[in-house]
Amino acid sequence: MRFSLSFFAVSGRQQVPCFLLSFAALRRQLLLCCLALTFFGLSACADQPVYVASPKIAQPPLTPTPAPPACVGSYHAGQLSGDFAGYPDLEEFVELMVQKHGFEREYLFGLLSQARRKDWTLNYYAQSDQATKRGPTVGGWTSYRAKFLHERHINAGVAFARRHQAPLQRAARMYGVPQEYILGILAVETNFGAFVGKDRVLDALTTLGFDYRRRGEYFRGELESFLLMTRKERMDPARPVGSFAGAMGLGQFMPTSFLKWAVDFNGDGRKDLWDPEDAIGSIANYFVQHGWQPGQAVVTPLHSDGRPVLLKPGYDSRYSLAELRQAGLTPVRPCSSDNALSLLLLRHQRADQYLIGHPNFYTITRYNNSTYYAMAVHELAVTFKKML
Ligand SMILES: [Ca+2]
Repeated sequence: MRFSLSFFAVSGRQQVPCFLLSFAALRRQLLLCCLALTFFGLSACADQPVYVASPKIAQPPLTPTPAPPACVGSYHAGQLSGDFAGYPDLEEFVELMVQKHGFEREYLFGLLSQARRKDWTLNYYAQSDQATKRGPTVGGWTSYRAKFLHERHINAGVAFARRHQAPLQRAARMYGVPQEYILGILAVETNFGAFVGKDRVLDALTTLGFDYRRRGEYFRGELESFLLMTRKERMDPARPVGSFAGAMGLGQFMPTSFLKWAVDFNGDGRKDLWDPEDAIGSIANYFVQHGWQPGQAVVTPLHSDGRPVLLKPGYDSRYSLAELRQAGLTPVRPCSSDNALSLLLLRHQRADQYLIGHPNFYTITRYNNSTYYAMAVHELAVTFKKML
């Protein structure tokens, strides 16, 4: 900030008995006094009141708000047509994008008229919601684990780690996230890029945003972020493909996560989630921003004394070590009790297994709100660590 000190207004009250002076003499005396004070420096006024004009703050020149970057793709329509024609919520969404982010109304009408409703996705979510209501079933962890702790994922992980050793080690150094956990995420999400999805993100997010009532608000937010992302990265929004839920690239970032946590890790000036190096850095950054603590435990197995466990488990449950002990659950090795601990339940085919989830376990669930998901990432990480 610059200040303009253009002048000082100094007024020194001279200690002269005024009644002895004529007005002209008084004026002359005052003038001489001020000149003397100015000449000898302001320090002479140390015991006198000094009035300094408020500094003028230099105002930056008025510049118009920069126009938003142009959108890619020659889409243009006067109204919505296609699968989402006549959706008032979608028209409202277009208006929001126009008012809030400066998009052209006709561009969005043209683009969204191309979006296709994915009925398969809606049916999948309806079934998934029913399964979630039923809770974890016996053997649920056994079958979930078998899908990911698989030779195919493990071999692909070792090969990927050899190909991308330098960025994995750089990410571990910069972010404090061990490379085996970055590999664990890449394994579960896309098997190292083998399955990055084939649904157009535009179709997925428009379908879920406007036809999936339970989480429509969330997906409308993701569609908003997706349109901002493609405009910023100079991409045609009708082109990117990803999962049926709109997740993109090797690490399956949702658009809002892209805007907040993706990084350009290979330094080419672009954040590209389909690039292995950018995906590695972005996952590590995501972990750090969600509380990963280097060198701290992820889980500690619990030994049960055989009594039925009455505590409610879950990655977001919070218990003290004393509460777990009272419930008949004891850590199999010493562990920190500084933080609130999660009680995790894995339902094997033959028995239930309880573990403590430490804050680093909770960090993994920020990637996907699921105990089984985070546990698969952790077990893969343990396996990769032994093999690398
Ligand atoms: Ca890049």
